[in-house]
Amino acid sequence: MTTKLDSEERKALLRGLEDTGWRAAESADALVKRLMFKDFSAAWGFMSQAALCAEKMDHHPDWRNVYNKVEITLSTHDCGGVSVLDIELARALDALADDDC
Ligand code: HBI
Repeated sequence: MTTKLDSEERKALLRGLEDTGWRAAESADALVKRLMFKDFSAAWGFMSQAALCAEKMDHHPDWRNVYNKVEITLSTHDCGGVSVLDIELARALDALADDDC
């Protein structure tokens, strides 16, 4: 069972991700990020790569896509909050995204 990060751990680990747009969600124990791409194809291309990465990690995002926008929420269902798996997936998604925001 993956353990939930406590607030201090989450704050420390989030610090390295805030530069690329990740934030603590306001209404849940989760990480959120909004990405803007040049068009739908670019957004979908990112999501295709991200999906394969998530599958390889066996850790999956909660996300929505509207045209060139992708909004991602990361949390770990097993522990009901943010775990190191969410931090690792956020870093992996950043490595894939050459989004414009
Ligand atoms: N993805 N975000 C997230 N959280 C989980 O707990 C999770 C997952 N993907 C697969 C997964 N857990 C498996 O370990 C099974 O629990 C489905």
